[in-house]
Amino acid sequence: MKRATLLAVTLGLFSFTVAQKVATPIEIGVAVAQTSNVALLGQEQVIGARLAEKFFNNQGGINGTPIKLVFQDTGGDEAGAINAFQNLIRDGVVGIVGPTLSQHAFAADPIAERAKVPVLGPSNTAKGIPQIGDFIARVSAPVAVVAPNAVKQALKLDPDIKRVAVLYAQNDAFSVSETGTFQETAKAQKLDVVTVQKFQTTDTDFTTQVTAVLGAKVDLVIISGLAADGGNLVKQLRQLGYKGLIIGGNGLNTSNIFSVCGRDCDGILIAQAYSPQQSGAINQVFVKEYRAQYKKDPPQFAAQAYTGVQVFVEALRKIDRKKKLNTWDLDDLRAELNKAILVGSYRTPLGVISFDKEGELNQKEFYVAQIKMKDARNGSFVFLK
Ligand code: LEU
Repeated sequence: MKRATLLAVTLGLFSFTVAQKVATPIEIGVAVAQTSNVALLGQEQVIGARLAEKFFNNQGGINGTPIKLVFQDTGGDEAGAINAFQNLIRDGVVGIVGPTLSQHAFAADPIAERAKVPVLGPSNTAKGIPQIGDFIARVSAPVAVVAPNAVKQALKLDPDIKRVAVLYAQNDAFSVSETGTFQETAKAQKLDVVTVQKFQTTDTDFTTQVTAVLGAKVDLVIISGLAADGGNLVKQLRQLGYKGLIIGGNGLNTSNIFSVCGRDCDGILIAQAYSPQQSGAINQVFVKEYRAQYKKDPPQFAAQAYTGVQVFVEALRKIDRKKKLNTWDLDDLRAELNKAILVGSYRTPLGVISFDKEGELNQKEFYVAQIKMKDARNGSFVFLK
């Protein structure tokens, strides 16, 4: 029995009457990290998804039928992500927005692929994600198109940069993928990658790596890791005396690192797949809502999660116009939804997007921001020209 029905029956006649009037909502799964260190990134996705749920339901949901997001916490590891996906699939969601990390996607996406449940990766940017299967697509542009922008921007700020140190978390699939792109870009820009240092996303002490970087006398440091480790690494680099520019990868792209590196976050350059200044109408509504609630500009991970929900909603509306959603067999609907997603084009907070036939994202606009700290806790991402 559907949870809505169960509740109505339990609560008696009054609720029953209410449940009769409101159509059973269409359930979309959201499997992101709500706990663990990865929640520094996942929290923003929960906010983005919820704002989208509210916005699209205010617009009438799927042609009059509301949507309901069903959240499952992936926690910080692969087992948690697999578990979250399995629960959502069993619960009967039409599709899943998630997970937070590519590392988790490589483990959990094959489960959805086998069950033929469409997945939209809201932030999975490692190489190879859409290729996991026919039902796997992403609204997060791959590192290969996002990361090079940060290196180019660094060279714009300081054309004399020659020597580069690269550091990456070797236990995280996305960080490994991203450092590959960073290293290729550095070489293409005729920079010397003089040292490559590895660490783990669980590390808290980076003395060895920082010592090597200082010894290498570099003008630019490029870090591919996640928020807690990345933030600590930046802090230790600064505390031990590194003065040059720092590029942080996508894993550092959250104001949640401010509490980790404090004032030392100042100046970090991070490539962006989203800008609050994007001029589309839906982005302006999203920014306004987000600002009203959180008193700051929305971050990339919130915008991408919002976009994931939006793509599901718009594809579902199209299907529903041809044949009412409540008349579909669930397996057929999931398959049809997957097809509809891939052929559509969407005006989202990320700009106009579409997908190629493998589920890779087509997106046009990218940016670079620099962190500006006001004090030890508060700062902002300043978008550069
Ligand atoms: N882009 C990262 C990945 O693909 C995740 C992001 C939330 C930092 O794993």
